[in-house]
Amino acid sequence: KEGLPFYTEDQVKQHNKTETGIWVSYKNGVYDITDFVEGHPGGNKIMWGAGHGLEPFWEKFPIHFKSEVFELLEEYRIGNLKKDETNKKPIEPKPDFYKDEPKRNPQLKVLTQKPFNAESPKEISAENLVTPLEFHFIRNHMPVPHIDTKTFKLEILNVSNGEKIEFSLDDLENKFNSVTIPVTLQCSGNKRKFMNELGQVQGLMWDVNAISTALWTGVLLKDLLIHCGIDLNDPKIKHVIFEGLDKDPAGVVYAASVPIEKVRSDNGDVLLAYKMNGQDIPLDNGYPLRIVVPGVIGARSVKWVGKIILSDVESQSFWQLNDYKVLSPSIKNLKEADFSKLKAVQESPIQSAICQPVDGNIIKRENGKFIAKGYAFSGGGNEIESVLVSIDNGQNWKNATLKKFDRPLYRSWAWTLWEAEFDIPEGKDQIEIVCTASDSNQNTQPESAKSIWNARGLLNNSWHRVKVNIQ
Ligand code: MTE
Ligand code: MO
Repeated sequence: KEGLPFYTEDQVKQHNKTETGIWVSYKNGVYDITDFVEGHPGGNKIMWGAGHGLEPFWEKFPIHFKSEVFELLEEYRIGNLKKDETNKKPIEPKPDFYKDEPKRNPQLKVLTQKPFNAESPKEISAENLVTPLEFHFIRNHMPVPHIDTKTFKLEILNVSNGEKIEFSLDDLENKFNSVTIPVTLQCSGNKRKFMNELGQVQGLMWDVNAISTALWTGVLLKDLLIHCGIDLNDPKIKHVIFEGLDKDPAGVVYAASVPIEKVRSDNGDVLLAYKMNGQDIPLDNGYPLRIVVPGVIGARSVKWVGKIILSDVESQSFWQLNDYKVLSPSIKNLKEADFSKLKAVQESPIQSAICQPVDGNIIKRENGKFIAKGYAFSGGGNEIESVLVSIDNGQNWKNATLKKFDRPLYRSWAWTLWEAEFDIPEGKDQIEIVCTASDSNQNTQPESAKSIWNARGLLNNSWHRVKVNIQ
């Protein structure tokens, strides 16, 4: 706010008791809430936020995720927060922070060990409509939490009336109908590596396999909430926030949200899943309970979910507000970005990739023919209708043969596998294969990532190309 003085985080910290006045910060604002503390319905619990940023405090008391509270807070604003770079250093993780990580299949293509991030092998994606559990890609932001399933309780909080309901795993597995749905999860950073070739972007340099498919079994979240007596048409409920039980060294948990429409819809299929391919969910993929939001970027399918909050504001997590958003191509540097003006990404755009052969493979001329294989996928429940494949840069296209799940209209949540056979052309010792897909809503892919380039390198769904050598 213009005109108000700037305070450092240290100055805010010194105002942590009634005698000094009680200050808190939230995002860029500094607030003097001394007068407010007296009348606060939570009693002295609000002192948890004293002298600090409010973000971790609100994570503990998410009932504050309300627009009224944000408005109320503005009345107490006394200044702006001057970001103190020395305090902004990430808290050093303890050396043993990652000591309990699970065992993983050594064939996964590892990008980072801590946190663990790895792609499926291409040959697995080319051949399996359902990815075997040990080959599902893994995208972790933090260490894998270990949850005691005997004492575990899922908490559902409705901020429109403050009501809290708890469920044990046993309740969820035995007291409700279970459904099984094939769902493809894709990280919004899939294929970022290729966008980076057009200009530097920030994030993990995923190739084409930050995507996998599983048969997810669980309770439809809609059914569970209705069972709880929650009115999903209550105008005060606009977002459903999911909080994970994985924490960073400062105690911040992974969280994200989806609009209530996705959960409420008969065609939404948002699942509270406790089985993956008929087995316990592997530790890396969210054991014992995770949210699966079909047709939407992977980031919203919160693993190790411990709390579900029905709220009138979206999740205030970093990942919801400042990370998974597509910036304009004109913003070359994240520092110039104003995330507050952009919507959090939900549905995935149409996508396809070649998984076989891979770049640099040698194809024997004597065979006369070769087969290309891969996947195509579209978010929002759209079914893949065709995949076109070319070996002459799109002068001629071949319609690939498709293999997919038989699904109701607009509820196609899983990828389609494709294959196409080609005669090896005479007189060439290298060929480039290119593929592109279209879906039941006539969505198509951009030829190049140039027009969709963004500094976070998200949602690269441009045509995929692979070069092979003929010998
Ligand atoms: N949930 C929690 N609790 N913590 C996380 O780090 N990563 C998200 C999402 N859910 C994440 C999470 C992201 S960005 C993706 S792409 C998917 O999980 C990946 O799911 P997977 O690891 O099961 O493939
Ligand atoms: Mo992701």
